[in-house]
Amino acid sequence: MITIYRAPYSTNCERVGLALARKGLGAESIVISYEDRSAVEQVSGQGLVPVIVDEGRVISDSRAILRHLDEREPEPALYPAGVSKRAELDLFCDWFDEVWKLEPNEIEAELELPQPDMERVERLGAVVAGRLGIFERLLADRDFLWGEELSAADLVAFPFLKYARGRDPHDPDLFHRVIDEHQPLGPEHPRLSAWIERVDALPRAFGP
Ligand SMILES: N[C@@H](CCC(=O)N[C@@H](CS)C(=O)NCC(=O)O)C(=O)O
Repeated sequence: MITIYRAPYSTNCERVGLALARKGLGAESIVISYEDRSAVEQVSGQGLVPVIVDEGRVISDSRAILRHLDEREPEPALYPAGVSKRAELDLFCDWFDEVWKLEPNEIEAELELPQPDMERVERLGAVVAGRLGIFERLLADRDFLWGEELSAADLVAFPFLKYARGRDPHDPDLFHRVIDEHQPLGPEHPRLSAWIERVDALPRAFGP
């Protein structure tokens, strides 16, 4: 039995919800609020979600969890078999977490200041918007970001890129507002738009 510690509307938790469903695995959810992380802190020694407990093994960090699930249930694979191909996919995921997220994080931090510099927000926002073209091109001749099949690349990026199509009005998260308002999906992104719909139609092991 897998237990997942998660928070409502968490992008990193959605990565795991998609992966669990892809592997045909269920999970018992322990839903925490960011105001009280004691349950997740107690089990993992840190306060961020997602964390899973699988047969007594505690794993935090969404990408570590994806790798664990792929070893536990190899089919359908989330990572390619070859060492080099896998390294390429890891590079994409590192780029996504370490580079793609930079400007949205900076916009969020700017908006939290008492007097945000809106010109800076606009400049950073233009970088976020411009990156939609990278995903459109990655999808130019295939249905998923890293090939013809769903992979870890799609699960890592989707919960963030989906905001290009808007957000749940009940979602209170400022970061999500940032990636909704600064990812203007348009007629120049037909492949990306279809990919968002394609991935959005997949099952998740738990709700938002
Ligand atoms: N690298 C971690 C990041 C986890 C993370 O930042 N989780 C967010 C939810 S999506 C969180 O717990 N945020 C609470 C906070 O930052 O205080 C992962 O991929 O799981």
